Amino acid sequence: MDNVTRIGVSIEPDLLQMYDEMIESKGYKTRSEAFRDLIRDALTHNTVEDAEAAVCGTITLLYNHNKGDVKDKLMDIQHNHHHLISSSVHVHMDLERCLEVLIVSGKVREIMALTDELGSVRGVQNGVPVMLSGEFTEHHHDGKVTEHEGAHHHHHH
Ligand code: NI
Repeated sequence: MDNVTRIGVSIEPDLLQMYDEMIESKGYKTRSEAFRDLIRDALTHNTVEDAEAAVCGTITLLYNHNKGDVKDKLMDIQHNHHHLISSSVHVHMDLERCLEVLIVSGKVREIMALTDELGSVRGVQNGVPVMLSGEFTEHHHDGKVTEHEGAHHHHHH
């Protein structure tokens, strides 16, 4: 691995033992890789607590397509928020139940509001969001490419 900084961590033996057992059960080869993932998870968690932060992720829905007008309602809601949804996958799980996964990106508060709206439709059993932060390179139409500045997403057209 190139360009890394080594740090020393002081830790109580009991806590280290629990850490080692946890990372072994998860299949990590080294303490360092597990530690890096813990930091990434913490940073993602921190981003998701910021309602204005830009995130990508999924909204997973499980619903009964025979219940009322659930299909029409879900379709209407998705069209009303088409700017947040880039793709979706629909799988017929059995005679009644459908699994639908929406690929989304937007602000945390937008993804949460969309999840709540979809999840509250009668017939929807589960509506579960997964939100991830990331450093995305933004393409500008004037030809310049710049990094995202922190969590805030700006479109320039
Ligand atoms: Ni279906």
